[in-house]
Amino acid sequence: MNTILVTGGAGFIGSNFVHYLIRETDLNAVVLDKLTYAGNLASLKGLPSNRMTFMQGDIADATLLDDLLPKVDAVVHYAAESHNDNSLHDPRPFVDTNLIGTYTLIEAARKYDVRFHHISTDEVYGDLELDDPQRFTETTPYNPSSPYSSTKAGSDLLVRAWVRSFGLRATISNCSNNYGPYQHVEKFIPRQITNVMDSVRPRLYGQGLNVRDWIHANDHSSAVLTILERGQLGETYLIGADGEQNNKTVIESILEIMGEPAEAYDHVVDRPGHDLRYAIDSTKLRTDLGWLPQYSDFRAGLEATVQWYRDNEPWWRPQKAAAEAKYQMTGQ
Ligand code: NAD
Ligand code: TDX
Repeated sequence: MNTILVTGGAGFIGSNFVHYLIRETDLNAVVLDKLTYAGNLASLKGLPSNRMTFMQGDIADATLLDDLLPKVDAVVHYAAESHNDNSLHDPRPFVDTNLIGTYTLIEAARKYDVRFHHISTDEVYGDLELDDPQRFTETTPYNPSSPYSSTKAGSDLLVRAWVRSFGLRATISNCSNNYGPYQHVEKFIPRQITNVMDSVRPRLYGQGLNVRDWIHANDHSSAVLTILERGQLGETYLIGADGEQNNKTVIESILEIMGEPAEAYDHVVDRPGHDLRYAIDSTKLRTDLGWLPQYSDFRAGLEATVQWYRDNEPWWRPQKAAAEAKYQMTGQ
């Protein structure tokens, strides 16, 4: 392998992966990104131009893929519409990118016989009760709740079918909630950090007892690289770092880290169909491929993330007003 096509490489997790690839390997990256509201070229700033090439374009553009795919050794597919709240107001772009876009990409990967890694989410499995001793595994039945997660589930199933029917050389990973640098301010953790910086009280949906299983974006990147290099074709791997926290605790931690009273937040209207709990059992990835997360201290990772948003206001400031305007329409 020499050159990896990273779709969605100007987004949160994709850009973290590109930085990781350039820092930790000799591989080169070609980034294909449409630069939707969620894409930001500034997230790729400082990367060496002889190792990283950027191309603006749509993954659903088959002509563009005919040009790109023969030039790369593998595709790592991050591009997606990724925000649940947006999917409740306007599901169409989720169908276009997550389903039609993924379909177009795997057809191109099949045509040019290119190794393909599909990035997905634990949300395809639906949610768990708070006291359920089980966590999601690779054999948990699919049961997605939102337009976002149902289109991600559909994209996973397309990849599985292309493996079985056409011999596509593909792997799939389903990861839990990521945090870290370069995350759009519409998402929970950056939204609350930047609210506090703007002297606006953080906003907790409902009672805030919903649990998310947090993993640092760098750990997601190391897992994806491990699967790309050593994963078995046709297999699915769950990625998680044993980071379960409820939303209330996360908001209180952010406030404490930022020197504010832990109760200085507001409860707002809940998300319709809000998944209660996600939790990942990543035994297969750890046992079969020997992967281990490095960021096991969530509080330390959160402190570093707060510091990153403090240090990088020019990166996030241009997104903030538009993100908050969307939330104002729903009272969130
Ligand atoms: P993001 O919204 O920050 O980034 C998505 C990127 O894809 C943006 O740069 C956007 O411009 C680009 N994009 C959107 N539509 C496109 C199209 N049609 N063609 C080309 N580029 C397009 O998302 P993220 O949080 O970085 O998520 C990346 C991937 O990881 C997604 O597939 C998501 O489902 C998955 N995932 C995310 C999380 C999480 O916690 N954020 C967890 C597990 C899995
Ligand atoms: O202001 C808020 N207040 C709040 O309480 C926001 C934006 C969110 N929340 C809650 C909703 C969720 O329980 O915080 C939790 C996390 O919310 P999001 O950041 O929107 O993430 P989530 O819906 O859990 O989905 C994320 O993880 C899985 C990513 O956005 C997905 O792309 C990924 O697949």
